Amino acid sequence: MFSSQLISKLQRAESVTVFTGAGISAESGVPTFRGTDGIWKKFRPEELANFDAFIRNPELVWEWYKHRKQIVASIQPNAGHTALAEMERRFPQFAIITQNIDNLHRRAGSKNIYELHGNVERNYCIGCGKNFTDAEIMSMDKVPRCTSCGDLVRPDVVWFGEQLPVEQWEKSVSAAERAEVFFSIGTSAVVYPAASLPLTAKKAGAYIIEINIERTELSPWADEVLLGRSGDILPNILKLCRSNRLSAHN
Ligand code: BJW
Ligand code: ZN
Repeated sequence: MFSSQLISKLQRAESVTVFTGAGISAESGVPTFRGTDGIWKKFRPEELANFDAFIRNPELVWEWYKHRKQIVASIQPNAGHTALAEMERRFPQFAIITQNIDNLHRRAGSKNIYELHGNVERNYCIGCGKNFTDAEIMSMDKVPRCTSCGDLVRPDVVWFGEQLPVEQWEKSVSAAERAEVFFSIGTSAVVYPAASLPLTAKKAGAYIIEINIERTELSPWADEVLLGRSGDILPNILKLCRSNRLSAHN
């Protein structure tokens, strides 16, 4: 099923970095953004995923995020997330860089995770920065307000035009640069600067493996494109790692 090159690269790799997008969570029931069933078909990103839209219509933006918080709270990690969590224990250096805000990698047991676009389970006040839990948010009005300063509370996610969290970004660049094998999984690879990471890894010499149900902007640059569902392919990659690598690290 896998090429001999992929097998030997994984056999020898000391450092593996994984970059994920919405597609890895699709099989858990999280809608993707783009493509036929993507949520941007129904909602326009510029109306929901930027700060000006939030200030213009916080009620609409909050309705959307509360809906998505409920989806995330009601679903489970899938076979793709679980396979990655076990792979982490088999390589001396292993990092997951995710664009997802759904927390499913952590819930699957992965430890070394960099979240580039925030986490929908966190919220903060735009005035004083105070954090609020989802339980607090759900018990407040439709548009939650800070209990300290009265300003708007927002989900801790990165909208268009906003900077990515600096530390998470810097660690992600390092993880891309040190990777011998770099997986790009379930992302259309069109949102920057995140989408530059596979290219950073490639420039630094990594072997790039893409897993997606269809070809993407990254495909021409990848060393291998594995077409299929990540929940089907990743357990097979894990099996390969189990048979290839004699002992688990840690
Ligand atoms: C499966 C599968 C299965 C399905 N198995 N696969 C013009 C040119 C270049 C850049 C720009 C530009 N104009 C503006 C920009 C910058 C902008 C950008 O990149 N825009 C482009 C879209 C044009 N970027 C930004 O604004 C970023 N910040 C920034 O640049 O700061 C610097 C700056 C500051 C100030 C001024 C100017 C610059 C911030 C980007 C933030 C992105 N935020 C979102 C929302 C997060 C919160 C939320 O979720 O609500 O992040 S947008 C959305 O897209 C979300 C995702 O993380 C991100 C990426 O999407 P992803 O994960 O790739 O999902 P999809 O749906 O696109 O793809 C899913 C894939 O899965 C598909 O390929 C399927 O085939 C596949 N799939 N099922 C495997 N079972
Ligand atoms: Zn406040």
